[in-house]
Amino acid sequence: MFKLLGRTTSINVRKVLWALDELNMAYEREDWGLPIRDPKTPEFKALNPNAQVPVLIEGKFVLWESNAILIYLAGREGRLLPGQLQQRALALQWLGWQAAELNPPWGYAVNALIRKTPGYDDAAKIAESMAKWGAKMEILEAHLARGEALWRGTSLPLPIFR
Ligand SMILES: N[C@@H](CCC(=O)N[C@@H](CS)C(=O)NCC(=O)O)C(=O)O
Repeated sequence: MFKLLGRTTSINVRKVLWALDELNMAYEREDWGLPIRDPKTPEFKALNPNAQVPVLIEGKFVLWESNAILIYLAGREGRLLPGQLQQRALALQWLGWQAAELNPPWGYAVNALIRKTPGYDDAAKIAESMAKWGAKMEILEAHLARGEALWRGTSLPLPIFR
């Protein structure tokens, strides 16, 4: 039985919950992450020194970083992640892009406008954050609007996701 540490309001936890449900895997979830339960405790940091959610626990095996968890779960079940090398690379391309390119820009605007975090009140930085995030979303929108599959260019039939 898996244990997933993380609050359901976290986008990175939601990615993992989505995969667990897609894969019909049984799991328990424990609420961690602010404002519910502060992960900056010695107990939590012994599991993930970054004090961030999600963390997946399977017996003595502890895994953090949402994309690593997704890849692990997919690999363990032999589903969701394409086996063909180019298809797999394209899937990993979007996974990496989400974490490294799409995710970081919205931080300032979300803290300012949604979380109302003190200190996030610079209008120019809010505008910059929104513009940068919008530009990244346009890349995704354009890709989806073309109706192309993730594995565009591989000249392969669509993989069947069971
Ligand atoms: N790169 C990490 C990022 C994890 C992350 O940023 N988690 C946030 C929630 S989305 C977090 O733990 N924030 C601190 C908190 O919730 O207390 C991953 O993909 O797992």
